[in-house]
Amino acid sequence: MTAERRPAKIRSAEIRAPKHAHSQALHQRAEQFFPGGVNSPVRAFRAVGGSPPFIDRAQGAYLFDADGNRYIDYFGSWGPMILGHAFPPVVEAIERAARNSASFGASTSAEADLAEHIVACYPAIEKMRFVSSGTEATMSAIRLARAATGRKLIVKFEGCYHGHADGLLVKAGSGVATFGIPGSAGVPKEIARLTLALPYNDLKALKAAFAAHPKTIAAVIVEPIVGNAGCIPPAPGFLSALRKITASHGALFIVDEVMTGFRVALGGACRLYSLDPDLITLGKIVGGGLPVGVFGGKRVFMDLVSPLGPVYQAGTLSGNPLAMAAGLATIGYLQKHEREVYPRLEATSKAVAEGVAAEAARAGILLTTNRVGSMWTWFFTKGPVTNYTRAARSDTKAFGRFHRAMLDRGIWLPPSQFEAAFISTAHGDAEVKATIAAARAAFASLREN
Ligand code: KE4
Repeated sequence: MTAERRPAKIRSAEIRAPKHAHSQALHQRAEQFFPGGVNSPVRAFRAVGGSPPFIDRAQGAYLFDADGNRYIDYFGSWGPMILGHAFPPVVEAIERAARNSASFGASTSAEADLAEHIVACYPAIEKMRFVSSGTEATMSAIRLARAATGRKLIVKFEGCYHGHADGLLVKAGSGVATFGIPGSAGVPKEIARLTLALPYNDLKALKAAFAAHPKTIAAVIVEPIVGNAGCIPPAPGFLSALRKITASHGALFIVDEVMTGFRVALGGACRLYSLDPDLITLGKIVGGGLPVGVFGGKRVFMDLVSPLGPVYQAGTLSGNPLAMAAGLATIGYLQKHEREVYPRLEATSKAVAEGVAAEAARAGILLTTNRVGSMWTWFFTKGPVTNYTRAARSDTKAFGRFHRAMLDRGIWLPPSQFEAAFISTAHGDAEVKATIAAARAAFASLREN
């Protein structure tokens, strides 16, 4: 990383409750137009309290809000910004593409250029289709699985979030292997009943589901490392058992790598755990911060997708040239610098995750840290946190106070106990030191109040 990309000096973690007047005014204006003043619920800070700062710009590891406050960014647009904000090769690629128009609605060479890089990282992806969000990717993968098997039921795991398609906004039913119940208003129970929501890391429950519903489960979809209940790693052997069990029952195995793809390794969790799924979904990093989702996998299934096959799927901005350019610059850089990037992300994440946990222990505050590479969560509860039920025991009020205390000290953590923190290649020793110092002061302030 070139030094000039980092700010001249890192301000210490002294408390300086930042002013937020302009952000508050912007939030009030936004509330006239958008539910909760936001275009995605978690941005409203409802889980941690207070009014959300509005961002003016970002650079490297830093966010700058509308009042001029600066923060070290630990959510990176919910994952995509693995190379840091405004990374020059990505910015230049988008600028170059934009000069030729933002969109054509026709095919370009850039789509296959990016696809070549994706299949080099994901050998299980023989063919793919670009879409514009992770939600579209998982929704399309499930439609494809139902068409490929002629079956209706889908299995997901509690705490895993796969976007907001109706059939995936489903909570666990009354007992294991019973039908799901709507996880949102507006999801008809007839649709929810087509999804079974099982405990993550629970193979007994999965086997019971297949026994209770023989030859009717089309697919099992899983976050290979849960990020949406906070970070929860797979139990040893859980993912390989999912592969075996789905294959033995003629169901498809869908690995949702929207968050973990290119994050935990260049080939994501599939590389980390040597997975060979039938379908894979990608998002976030693959678009370099622009809207890109991918569903892909075995050719025998992907060739069922229109216009080749009977499974309809479409999108006005799918394969958008600016998004392709941003994705290409990002994935191309990660591939070229893989040997430097991932060890660096591992070392920096380990230092900050363990450094803050050590400050909590010194302050007598109970934390359980779950981490895989550069995604992690500090749970305010006793460990181990191995599924959503255990994660849900966390003291979310304590997390909210910690979040605010860190925000006041220039550290922006994801605004929910049930989200994962991320870093970028722009985070270094200075940011780790400032974060640990801020945590020391934040825990002290939690103890006093
Ligand atoms: P999008 O539709 O938000 O692009 O992707 C949905 C999705 C699918 N699969 C996984 C594993 C995901 O993590 C996501 C989206 N993640 C959330 C953050 N936890 C997006 C942030 C938000 O909803 O604002």
